[in-house]
Amino acid sequence: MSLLFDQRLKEITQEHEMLLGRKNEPIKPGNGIYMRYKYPVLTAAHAPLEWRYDFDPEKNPYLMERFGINGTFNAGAIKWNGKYVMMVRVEGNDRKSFFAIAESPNGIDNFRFADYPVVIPETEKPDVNVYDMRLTVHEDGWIYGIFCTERKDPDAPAGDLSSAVAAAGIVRSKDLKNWERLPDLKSKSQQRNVVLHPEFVNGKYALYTRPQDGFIDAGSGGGIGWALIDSMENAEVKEEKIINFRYYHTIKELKNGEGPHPLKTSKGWLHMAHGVRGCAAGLRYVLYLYMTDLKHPETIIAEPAGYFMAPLGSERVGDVSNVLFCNGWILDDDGTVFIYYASSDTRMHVAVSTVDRLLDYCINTKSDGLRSMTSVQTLCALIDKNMANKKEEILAAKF
Ligand code: M1P
Repeated sequence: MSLLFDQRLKEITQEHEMLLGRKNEPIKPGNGIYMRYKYPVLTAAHAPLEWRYDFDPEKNPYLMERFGINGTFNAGAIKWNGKYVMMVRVEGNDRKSFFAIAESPNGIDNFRFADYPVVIPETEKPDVNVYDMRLTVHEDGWIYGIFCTERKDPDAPAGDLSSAVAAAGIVRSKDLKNWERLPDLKSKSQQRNVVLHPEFVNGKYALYTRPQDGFIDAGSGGGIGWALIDSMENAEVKEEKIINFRYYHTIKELKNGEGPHPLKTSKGWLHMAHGVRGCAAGLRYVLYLYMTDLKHPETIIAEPAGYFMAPLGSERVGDVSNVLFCNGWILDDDGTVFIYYASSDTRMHVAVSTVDRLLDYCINTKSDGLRSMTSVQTLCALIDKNMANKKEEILAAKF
């Protein structure tokens, strides 16, 4: 072993261990709804060294990276055997995404990748790119993973090497190790952001969908859809209705999509979604919450105006800047909610809240009145209330 190889090995190993073992800290005081944490929980630099380097000094005397990792983002999440587990979208320098599992003992730091990435079997039509898996422990006993499978558009004109077709790929497992590939979801339109509801509804599997005209444009697909399907082994959307619409001049006027599967609470199903609008800087992706009825998960009962989280500070910059995306959260037995969100298609973060806080936020935040005047009315009502309380306090202090 050369001195150079030796020295680099020591440096990269020490640096990697320091990063993986770093304690995370809440950024206080927060907004009362959730607490962001200081450090991203997973970055490209968290990828195991064995994935990136050839440690044979004969074959790699300069100890150079042989497989570059570009980003670790858009992770599904699940609590499994007492551990906080993410099914991470890992993207190589070659722009291909794949899935890998990372787990932590406490959900906020010390996330470590498993030794090997997850091997997702292909169908007879090989996927070109796979990403954004949503995990659902379904009451049928399986853990399902629904992800986007992307292939080149067979109808693209010669020379067009960008047009693609998006569909929902489906896998299932009982142990998060061995994955059975099921046929892709059949649907009249392209689909991305398809999510499996954890319970049967009227004896059927229920899917949140996102019908879209093209690979990028949601177009006439009016928002987040809902479809009941007979089986997961031969999943087909025969009928689909839009349950969470897009609106002019809102955070979701261009596109929206369901995040992870909704959480069941005493007051209704709690949903996380992303909304997209266009601006001079490009597309802006933010996260929002809404609630649906316990017995009718397709019926909206609350939706606060505006975003729940938007890219902040360094989160705004990355491979695809100005993006927050969330497809994984974990509800603990004590009511704590770990929100795993990705910033700018680059890295993973955690924000922590509780079911009570998130319900309070959804129920007590006014919905979008869709006009500047309605926003001003909401604001003035709040100020009036605070002023009245202040007057009462002053009067109480005087007399
Ligand atoms: O680049 C931002 C996001 O774009 C897509 O999301 P949507 O289909 O809602 O536009 C996805 O490719 C997602 O992975 C990505 O983070």
